[in-house]
Amino acid sequence: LLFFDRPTEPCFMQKGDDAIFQLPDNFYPDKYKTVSNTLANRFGENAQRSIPVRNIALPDLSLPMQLPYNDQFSLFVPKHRKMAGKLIDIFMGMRDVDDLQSICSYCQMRMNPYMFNYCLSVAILHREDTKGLNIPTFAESFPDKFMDPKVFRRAREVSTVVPVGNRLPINIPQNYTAADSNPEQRVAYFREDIGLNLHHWHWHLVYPFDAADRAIVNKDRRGELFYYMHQQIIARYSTERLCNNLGRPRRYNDFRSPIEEGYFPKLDSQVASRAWPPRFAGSTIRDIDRPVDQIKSDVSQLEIWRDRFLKAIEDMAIVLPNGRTMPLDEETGIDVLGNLMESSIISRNRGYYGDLHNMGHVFISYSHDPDHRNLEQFGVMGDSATAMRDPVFYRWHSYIDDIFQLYKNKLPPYPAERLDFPGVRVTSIGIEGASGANILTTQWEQSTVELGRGLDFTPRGSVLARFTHLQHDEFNYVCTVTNSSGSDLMGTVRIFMAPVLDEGGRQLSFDDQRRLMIELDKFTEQLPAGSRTIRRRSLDSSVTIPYERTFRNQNTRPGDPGSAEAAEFDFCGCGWPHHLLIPKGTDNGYPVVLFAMVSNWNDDRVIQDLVGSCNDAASYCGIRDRKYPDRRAMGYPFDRPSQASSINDFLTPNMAIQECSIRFTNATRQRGQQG
Ligand code: CUO
Repeated sequence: LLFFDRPTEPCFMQKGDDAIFQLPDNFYPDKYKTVSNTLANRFGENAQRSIPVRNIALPDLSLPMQLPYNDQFSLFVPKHRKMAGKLIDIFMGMRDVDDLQSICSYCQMRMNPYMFNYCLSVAILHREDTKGLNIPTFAESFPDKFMDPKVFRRAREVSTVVPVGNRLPINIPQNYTAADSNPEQRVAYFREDIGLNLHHWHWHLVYPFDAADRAIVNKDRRGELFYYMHQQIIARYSTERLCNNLGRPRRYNDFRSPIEEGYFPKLDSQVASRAWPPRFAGSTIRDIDRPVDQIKSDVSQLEIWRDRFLKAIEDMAIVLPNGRTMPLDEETGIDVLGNLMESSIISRNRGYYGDLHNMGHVFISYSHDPDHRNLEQFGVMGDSATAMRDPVFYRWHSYIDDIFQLYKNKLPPYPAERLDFPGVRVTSIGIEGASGANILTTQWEQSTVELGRGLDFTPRGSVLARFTHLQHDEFNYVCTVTNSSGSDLMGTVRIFMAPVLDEGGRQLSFDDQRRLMIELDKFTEQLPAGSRTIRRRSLDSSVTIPYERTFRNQNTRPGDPGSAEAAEFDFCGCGWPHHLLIPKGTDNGYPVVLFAMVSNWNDDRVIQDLVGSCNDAASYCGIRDRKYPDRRAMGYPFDRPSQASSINDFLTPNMAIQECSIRFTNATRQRGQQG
């Protein structure tokens, strides 16, 4: 785990404040060879631990070594993907942890730090002998991907001048990427949220789309989860926009027309020593020819792939590599489409359906320098840790989602018997909030994140950055259920929320509203015969991970046996950040509809052992090494079109709704302070 600390500092320097690696002579890169005898002594002076590194026969590292040390790294770039796939295989193939440590010592000084971090994370996540390890939060290893670079100059100053203990947190301003006159800036608090971008990075880490070991990619319903998690991002972002007087994101579906929204990220890569390139308003994607990245692709290729998807959905069948067709059925069609669309190596026909979603990211991220004539690297859309900062991310994913919806629209609406739970009646759903019944409250909150781990070549010790994010007051759901079947039953409680009005202040049609339904929670409940009231804390949401897990407790070190976080942090690091569970709302109270349904657990359940698994954010992230814990289609019961004209029309007796409002107060509190 020490390899994650101070990513560009060689591993023979102190890592994690107290340890140093003792390398075999042949491991030192040429530039350090002449001084190798003195290096360990020099840096080892204050080290409490000296870690001997085994001299192993080195595998062929030539492919991953092709990525220059100081370049950017993107999973969306096919060549980078191949290099990373190779490095993951090498890490996975090491016989034991000692050998893994050896190869890491060798690679850490030579490989591109972003790629090294990614591949080691994937390997630690998937190797049997490393599964319990806590990978440090990516924002601590590479804070440069998440915040204003001005912070780092200040951090260097503080870490050099001010002794540990006297250091005050460095403030990251809120809203530093655009002026208020840019309407898109109204939702920058969401797009540029550190926790949100961490979630997205973590999701793609848990669900890599390339690796020689298919098992790493081929997880239960991963294509469907790709669709669902990103669909929920769009529903949530749309709701945030509506709260801020903006229209829902417009699909980016005409690849020949300019992208109206510009984005100036104001991020610097500390590794590449370059500013991330901006995209000017009105940019158009162009044919890419970048020999350095081995990408040569025309915009028309995207259109060809897109048309093949539309045709497959029209026919409800895809073409296989052998020329035969395979129907897109009700149960697995969405999973097949998700894998084709992303695309991953488990795509049924990558040759024909290509790489639509990933290449969309690539085309957009190179729109400023498609032929590399200005030697510029990709923009933020090219990296899963930064893509959600850019307004165009949501336009691209709205379009991707739209294609999935075309498929869903071909499915028959759920008949009443697939919605109802005979004998069970939900008589009410409501909220017990800090400000009263059915009122949710939000405000700003300030929290800190540790920078010390990501500051290379500076004096040691903690340096904190303080940032501002949205937060809600915690609340309870209160749901009353009657079981008149005469016997005890088990149910799955599904809680969603959606806006009520569109951007013009008119009632949303039910079809629009169901697409804006955001999942808030899902849990299993005993339903003894008779009536009962279920109280559920917002903190226990199946969608989110606790604040501490998004940002890590700054007082714990990775692998610290006493650390507050459970082991398996790695998988558990995936989850919607809890502070964004509830949309921002408005000063006067933003109207939403809260929905609860209790479905029959006998039809939902997946029989598996969950002991020791991290499953508290399963809705968007699944469960490690397990099946997705709900047999229903993801998004059920709103994943299909319905003939209902309003949500009232849609309800079966096992469902209930409640009008609620989200009230935002424009005030800032410190983390830990009560609202
Ligand atoms: Cu998560 Cu497009 O897939 O970014």
